[in-house]
Amino acid sequence: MARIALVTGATSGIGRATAFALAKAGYQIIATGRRLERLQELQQQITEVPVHTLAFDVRDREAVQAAISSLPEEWQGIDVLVNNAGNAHGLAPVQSGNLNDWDAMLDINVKGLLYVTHAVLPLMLRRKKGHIINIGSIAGKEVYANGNVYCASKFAVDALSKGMRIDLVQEGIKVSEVNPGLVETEFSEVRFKGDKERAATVYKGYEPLRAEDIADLIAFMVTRPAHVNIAEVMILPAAQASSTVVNKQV
Ligand code: NDP
Ligand code: 8X3
Repeated sequence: MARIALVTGATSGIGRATAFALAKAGYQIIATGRRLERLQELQQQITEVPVHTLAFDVRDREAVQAAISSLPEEWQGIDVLVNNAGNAHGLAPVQSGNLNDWDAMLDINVKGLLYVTHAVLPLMLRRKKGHIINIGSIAGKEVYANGNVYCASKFAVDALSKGMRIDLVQEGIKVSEVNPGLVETEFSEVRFKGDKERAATVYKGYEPLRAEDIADLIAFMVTRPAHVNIAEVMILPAAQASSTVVNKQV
């Protein structure tokens, strides 16, 4: 019986690496994101298992439901859902915050995660099994200066992960949360609105995590025996001790 994993935000960074890692672990992949051409590229690059692509914006609840409802019968037995799609938008004190940035972070990181979960859950509930991995952050554990709304969105992911684990335990569905520290992806480019130079400074002077480090962890978590749930993990670069303490050699 084929095992199937749906990964949101598979067009870049952690989600893309997770699609590769889970394919290597034998999962057929449902890869999602907004950028269709990147999904198609990924589909061609993953050769060991079939890949199904779904392009949608997680903010659009009708589009989310339509995408999941469009899955052919043979793709509906989703074993693993990786709720990864998300980003930070801006880094500013609350008194000069941008409302569009605030909407984006809460709509994508919190409501988008909920919409995808709501659409996928019935497919898990009818089989009484499944594993949901939510990508939180160290920012969901510690608030840092100017991180206000991004941190709030990740604190929400932390609360939702705990709540989902409690609600779904009776249904045979595992819920886990992965909380990374600094990972070099397109994250900072998005946060700083395409300013690559500023984004690069975030990862200078130490060795940040790579997307593959998080993907390896997720592959490990979902391949534990049925009776084991690794409920929550924080994963940091060796040079990082907290949100704000990083041993930079610059
Ligand atoms: P990237 O910017 O590299 O990837 C973000 C992914 O999210 C992309 O695939 C993007 O796809 C998808 N996405 C963004 N907005 C939407 C949307 N509206 N609808 C659908 N998909 C969307 O960043 P990361 O890989 O670093 O981030 C992945 C997750 O990891 C996020 O939840 C982030 O908060 C979290 N994280 C990141 C850390 C880091 O340091 N990088 C640390 C801790 C947590 P597309 O644009 O094609 O839609
Ligand atoms: C991403 C890590 O510290 O940039 O969630 O917020 S951080």
